[in-house]
Amino acid sequence: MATYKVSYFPGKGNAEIIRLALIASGQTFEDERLTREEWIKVKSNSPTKQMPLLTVNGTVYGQSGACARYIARKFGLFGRTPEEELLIDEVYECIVDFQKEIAKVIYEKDDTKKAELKETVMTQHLPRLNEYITLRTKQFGENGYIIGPTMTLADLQLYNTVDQVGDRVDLGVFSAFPDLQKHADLVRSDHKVAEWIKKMPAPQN
Ligand SMILES: N[C@@H](CCC(=O)N[C@@H](CS)C(=O)NCC(=O)O)C(=O)O
Repeated sequence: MATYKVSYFPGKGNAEIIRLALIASGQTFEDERLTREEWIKVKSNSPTKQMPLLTVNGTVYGQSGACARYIARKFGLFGRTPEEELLIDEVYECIVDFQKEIAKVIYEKDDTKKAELKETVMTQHLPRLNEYITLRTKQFGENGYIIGPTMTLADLQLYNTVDQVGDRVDLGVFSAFPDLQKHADLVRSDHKVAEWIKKMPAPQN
């Protein structure tokens, strides 16, 4: 049986999508959470010199998207056809684009610029994401999921982003987008995801 280890700092961040893919796939994994000091000691021996890292049977892999896709493909969270895979990937990348806009808000130090960036998220990026998710769900989703009739990596990626934006930015951003909140509730109510939420370590950063 394959063994998995996810290594990251003590928080959700870029590692959470890999953890969620493993959780939703019903896989057990070692949840390694390193302090900055511990990371510095092992960084030079890591392949990408960045975390998260996924260790599979002793081999270490980097890049959260690559690792999450690998798990999803292996355990049936990546669609039933190459076209569904393409759509799930499309959703994944649209959300990565949105995450980049959110990161700009989080890391901006100047209050005026921060407010401007937040306004752009609220008036442009979030409505565009909402419209896109609504379109794809209507075209290709069933049972509340975005692509196909069951939960896929696309759903985990959207849920993870809504969840982390709520945790980190407190933009009140999603209150005007009830469908995004409803979708997050659907994923949150999956029994494996719900168990994980109950037992996950509290973030320390
Ligand atoms: N595209 C990469 C980004 C990874 C990344 O930016 N990792 C940061 C933490 S979120 C990191 O390792 N920082 C510590 C360092 O560079 O030493 C991914 O998604 O895995």
